[in-house]
Amino acid sequence: MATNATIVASLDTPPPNPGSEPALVTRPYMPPLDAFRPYLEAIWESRWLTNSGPFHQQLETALASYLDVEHVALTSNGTTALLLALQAFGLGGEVITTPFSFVATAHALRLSNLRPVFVDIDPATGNLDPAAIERAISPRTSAIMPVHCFGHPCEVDAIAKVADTYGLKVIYDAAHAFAVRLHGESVLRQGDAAALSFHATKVFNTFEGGAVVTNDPGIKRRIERLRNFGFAGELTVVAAGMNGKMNELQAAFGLLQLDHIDHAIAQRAAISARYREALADVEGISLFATQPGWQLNHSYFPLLVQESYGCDRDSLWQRLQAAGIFARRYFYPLISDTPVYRDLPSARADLPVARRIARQVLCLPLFPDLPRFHVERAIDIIRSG
Ligand code: T4K
Repeated sequence: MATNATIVASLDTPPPNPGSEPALVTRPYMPPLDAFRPYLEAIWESRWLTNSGPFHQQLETALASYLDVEHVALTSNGTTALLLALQAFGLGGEVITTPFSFVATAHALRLSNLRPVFVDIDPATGNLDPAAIERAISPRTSAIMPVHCFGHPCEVDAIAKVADTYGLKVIYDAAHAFAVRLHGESVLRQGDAAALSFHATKVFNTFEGGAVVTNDPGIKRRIERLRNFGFAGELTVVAAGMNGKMNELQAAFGLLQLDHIDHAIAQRAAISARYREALADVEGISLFATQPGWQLNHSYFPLLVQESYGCDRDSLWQRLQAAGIFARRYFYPLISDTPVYRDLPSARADLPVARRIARQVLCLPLFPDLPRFHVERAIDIIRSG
């Protein structure tokens, strides 16, 4: 395996015209094309394209082992993973969730006829504040949907305690949390289920794709039926299921990705470490501190632009863009401020931390083969104030 030093050296050399290639916030990791050919040949040979084919089954087994979890049910994308998990538990009423996430988190609730109840987040992590969750519980609350935002582990013990006390389900939106561990254990083991995204922009990708992770074999079985129209046998339909299946091309690509994932995460870690080292002392820029016991996947590099910085977040975002550095304002606006949700009572409530962080946050480019000169240029611009 390459060390951080060799990774950094291999990314140091700029192409002939460094200004010509923009630095996008992310790029998917692409394994060598030739290595994909045998998978394609096997698919052509078997003509098995979808509906739980051999690569699909292999990927479920391989991911359960790699992620160190009990059961993995693959899905067509992360949003269907959320929808299927919600349907599998037959939830109704209200679900407490975060306004500081990608819109898919709340959309999955709305599309499942559940009412999202937004509560505030913890400034140290960007994740749901367990005390705020407890204050928002009502007789209509059936579940909590926390997000491990940017792959930062949630306060899983405090959330479990609240859920146990009030008899609530916990379904984690773990779209950012592939391979993330807390005190040595996979965060995907937490709660009743966790939904992963394998979208092109994620640490581990299958073009589009996702999975539900659960410790409960009954839930895994239910999801297998729900993702295949509710079929429980050739002629037996037991639920109004959807088509939420991953196909063989995606699954094969996932198997190939798994061979490279440790290297890809190590490359991300090296870039993340360089940003952190160079930006830690910039007046007005703050970083999320890595907490004891966190083992991250470095999916994002978020920073917060405080009032004491030389300009506001949007001006910095524009300055970076003018230099070809396409940082992104993940997650702004808050989900609760979009026209879809802003009329909900919880969206009109005070969400001071989430509002401030959404105003200040900027995610810098971060992906395995991001050229080092882009990293240094982003650092120089940010340091120049
Ligand atoms: N929950 C959470 C917390 C999530 O973050 C997401 C998805 C979900 C649930 C739902 O999971 P999925 O159903 O998507 O599996 C992107 C992604 O589309 C979305 O998957 C992701 N979160 C979200 C955070 O980011 P956009 O609109 O910002 O993507 P886009 O197209 O602007 O791409 C960002 C950058 O990535 C581009 O500048 C270039 C690069 N890129 C993108 C694609 C699609 C590539 O280099 N190649 C590509 O194929 O939403």
